[in-house]
Amino acid sequence: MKLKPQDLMLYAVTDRRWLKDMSLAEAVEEAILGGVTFVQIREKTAPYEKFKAIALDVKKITDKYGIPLVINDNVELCREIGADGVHVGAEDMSVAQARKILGKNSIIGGTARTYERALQAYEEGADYLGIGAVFNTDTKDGTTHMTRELAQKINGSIPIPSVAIGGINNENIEELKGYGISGIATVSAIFAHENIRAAAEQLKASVQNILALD
Ligand code: TZP
Ligand code: MG
Repeated sequence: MKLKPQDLMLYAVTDRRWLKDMSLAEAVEEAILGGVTFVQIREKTAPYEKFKAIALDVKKITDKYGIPLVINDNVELCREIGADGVHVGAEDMSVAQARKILGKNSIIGGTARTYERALQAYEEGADYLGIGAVFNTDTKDGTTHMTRELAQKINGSIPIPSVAIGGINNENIEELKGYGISGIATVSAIFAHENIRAAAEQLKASVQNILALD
């Protein structure tokens, strides 16, 4: 599956920590029914076999709705289960290496905290960028703040679409107007919510609004 920029509009990054009696696949289905357009499975501590079992469960759902699915960090798992692609950060395999392994038809996303990383990810063949953290977040340690100016510089000069990430919620999403992004990526604003479907619906309405005005 190749990426269309509109696929990035509401990008859900998974986290199981807040799910009570729901499986991740069930949570992802709720998120998709609420309007999520893209899913990244992010498992920072699960051993390979567990990560694989979870990813296969989620893939049944994303396949059912025709939503792109990428795997955080793990190119081997992506290949083994036939996911649509991977998302790699600075500490992970390079975009170039991931592209070499997965080939031209996979979706490869790269995290960029700086202009140089954004340019490098593009030059190595990334399909899209994750840029941030645009706001403070408790979900991931060690993030750095990305200013509006830097986001605009990246989006104005690097010819692949981007999603903003980091602390985005319904209260602050409006501040992203004018950033030039193709969508927003969120973890807790979807998966920490009591009603995942309703949370996604609200975010979808907000993001449609800011992108329309961009
Ligand atoms: N990368 C940069 S910030 C972040 C990641 C994975 C976490 C974003 O989580 P939240 O809950 O949407 O702030
Ligand atoms: Mg990573």
